Formats: sequence, C-alpha cells, structure tokens
Amino acid sequence: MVQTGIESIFSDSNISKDLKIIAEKVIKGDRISFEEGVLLYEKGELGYLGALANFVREKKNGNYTYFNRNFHIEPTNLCVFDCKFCSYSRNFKQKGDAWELSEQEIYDLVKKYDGKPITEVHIVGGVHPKMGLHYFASLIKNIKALRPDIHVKAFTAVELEYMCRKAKVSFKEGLSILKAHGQDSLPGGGAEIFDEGIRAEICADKCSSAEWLEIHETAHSLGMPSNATMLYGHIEKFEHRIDHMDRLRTLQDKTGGFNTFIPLKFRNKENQMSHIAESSVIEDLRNYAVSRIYMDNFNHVKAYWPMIGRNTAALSMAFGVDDIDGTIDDSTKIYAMAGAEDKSPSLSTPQLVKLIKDNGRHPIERDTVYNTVKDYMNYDFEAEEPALDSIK
Ligand code: V47
Ligand code: SF4
Repeated sequence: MVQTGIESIFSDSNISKDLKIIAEKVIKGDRISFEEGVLLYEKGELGYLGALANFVREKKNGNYTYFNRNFHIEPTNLCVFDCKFCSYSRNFKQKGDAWELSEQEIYDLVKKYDGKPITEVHIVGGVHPKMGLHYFASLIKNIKALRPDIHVKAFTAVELEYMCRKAKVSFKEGLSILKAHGQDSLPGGGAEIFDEGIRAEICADKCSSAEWLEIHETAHSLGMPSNATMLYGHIEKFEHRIDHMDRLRTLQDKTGGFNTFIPLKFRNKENQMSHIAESSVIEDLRNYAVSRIYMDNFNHVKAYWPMIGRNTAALSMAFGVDDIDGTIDDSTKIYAMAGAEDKSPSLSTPQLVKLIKDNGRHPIERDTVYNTVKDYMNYDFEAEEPALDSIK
C-alpha cells in the first residue's frame, strides 16, 4: 500500500508545530479535537491536508475506490418548504415547471431497468402533502415486487419528519412501517448545516438539526443504515462545519449506523442565495481532506460527482475520498438545476472504471452497504459485458 507524502509532513520545516502535533495524532490513530479540526481549515495548506487525508483513506480503504450502479426516482419537486439554497423545488402557488409523477410513471421508470444489474434505487424529492407515509409505504412495496433484488434507499430526514408528523406517528413507528414495506436505508440529505443560527437563515422551516439526528438514530436502532451529508460553501464558517461533523461523529460513536459522509458543495444557480460565490476547487479539496481526517469513525467519504464534475471527483481521490457514487441516470435533477458541472449526469460503468483507474486507484463496484459486487481492476468489458449500461 502506498502512503504518499506522509514523511514530508515531518520533514517540512515550514509546517507549524501545532500542525505537526495534529499529524502525529492522526498517524497514531488518535482522534483530533474540535479546535484542531478548525485549525486544519484555518492553517492546513493543500499539500499537508492531502497527504494526511490520503494516509487515513489508505489506512481505511487501501487503494480501493468504490462506486455503485443505481438510479434515482424523484416523485415530485413540489415542496412545502422554502430552503434558500434550493434551485429544484417549486411551491404550490407558482407551480410553473413542477412535476408530479403518477404511481404508474414511477413503476414504468423501475421497469426501464429490467434485466439491468442495478443494485440500488435512491428515492427523494420535494415534500408533497398528498404523498404521505402510507402512499410511500405501498409505493415501496410495489417497487420491491417489481425488483425484489434491489436495495431501496429512500427519503431524507426532512421528508420523514413531515410524513410522520402528518400521519401522527412517532419516528420509530413511521420508520418501522416503511421498513416492513421494504425500505432498506436512508440517504444523507437534509442535514445541511446543524448550527441552529445558520439553519434559521438558510432553511428555517424544515426539520431541525435535533430532529434530523433523532431520525437517523432511530433508523439505526431499527437496523436501517444511513448516510450523512453537509452542505458547505455558503454562509457557514469553519467552526460550523466542524460542529456539524462533530455532532455526526458523536452519533456514529453511539450507533455505528452511518455508511458514508458526503460533503455537498453549495451551487448558486437559480436560487435565493445566488449572490453568494461558490467555493473554489481548492477549497473543495481541502474540505474533503478535513472531513476525512475529522470523521475518524466513518469508513467512507463520498464525492458526489454529478455535483462537482468528473474532474474534481478525480482529484478528490487524492484528498480522502474513496467513493465516487454511481452510474446515475439523468433523472437526477437537483444538481443540474443548481448549476452543477454535469448537466446530464450519466457515466457508464466502463467510463467510471476508467476514471478511477486513470487516477491510479482500484475500482470496486459495491452495494449500498459496501459489500463488493465486482472487482474491476482487470476486467475486460468488451469480452464480458457488451453494452451493459445502455438504457433506452
Ligand atoms: O439536502 C440542494 C443538497 C441534498 C443544493 O445519501 C444542494 O447517497 C448544493 O442528500 N447546491 C439532497 N447542494 C441530496 C442528497 C444526496 C445526494 C447524493 C447522494 C446521497 C446519498 C444524498 O442536496 C439536500 C441539499 O443539501 N442541495 N440544493 C444546491 N443549490
Ligand atoms: Fe424542499 Fe428539499 Fe428543496 Fe428544501 S432542499 S425546498 S426540503 S426540496
């Protein structure tokens, strides 16, 4: 296993004493404190952060970079909430270009993947008062009847809080109903930034940070794993990012139920925060690295390539990232509408494998919970899987 650049941290005389102490701790496998996390953001330059994050990444995941074969269903973009950063939702007064898929349209979408070796469906959307807990429970049951082999990763904590409140059930009851109908896990959305002051400014009316954490804790207690995201690069400060990660790290100590941490770069097109400049690619890479170093009890850090583009995703593999998500069909609109690099986010498996190999990493197709589905290091696509990803 190659651990590039780690010695340079100690030999470089330009590196301050406090950063050397942090590096020593990380190399020994000790946890860094809140203050040390903030210091990494304030003082850690790109080379230092990359070397340290790559050390952690290779210790946890070797040279592997994971991806999965999934597709997205977004039942609607109508939403009762008004997050200032959201380019995707439409409200009920000005429906404009809003969509509401019928049940049949959703099943037709699932059938499009008949015979395709997809392992996961990711279902999220706007929060629609007519699409409640029992509607979604039966929808999931029917999707599972069409594709019993598929893992259903569905509903952000924001959607779940609303569904449970409307159905007048506790989070535990609501999640148990969804689980009994076939929901396997939760995606990481809706977390944004946990700091209550920032949350009040960017997404005042949706579930609170405490509710987000309670829903994920409850899901873990029921045997439903989940992911966690962090929306960064808007009005938050470094200490808010560390506070966010710290609350997740504490919950992960308690439950161990998180699969992966996903930093999401704020994109500024067509939303109420368009006046805020986007973070630079360098800041994105620094942020992946600090996340990898701070989140010592998360096994994986994911770069969501449809959001940051394939070039930054490729670079991120040297800054702590070991997962670049999946071969996502172009039904994912949330980022295209917010100004993401990849307007039609679809990479075939051979393209994704090439991206990973060209960056010196070992491509592994995983399922949602990181079991290996296939090792692609020495795979010959032409000989073995002709036109695997062509979905018409
Ligand atoms: O919570 C919305 C973000 C999230 C913008 O769990 C924006 O595998 C940037 O959580 N700029 C939803 N981000 C998507 C999500 C997700 C994505 C991929 C994988 C997984 C997973 C989860 O999208 C929202 C919000 O944080 N978002 N608008 C924007 N303008
Ligand atoms: Fe609705 Fe989610 Fe957009 Fe917020 S981020 S407005 S909850 S769709």
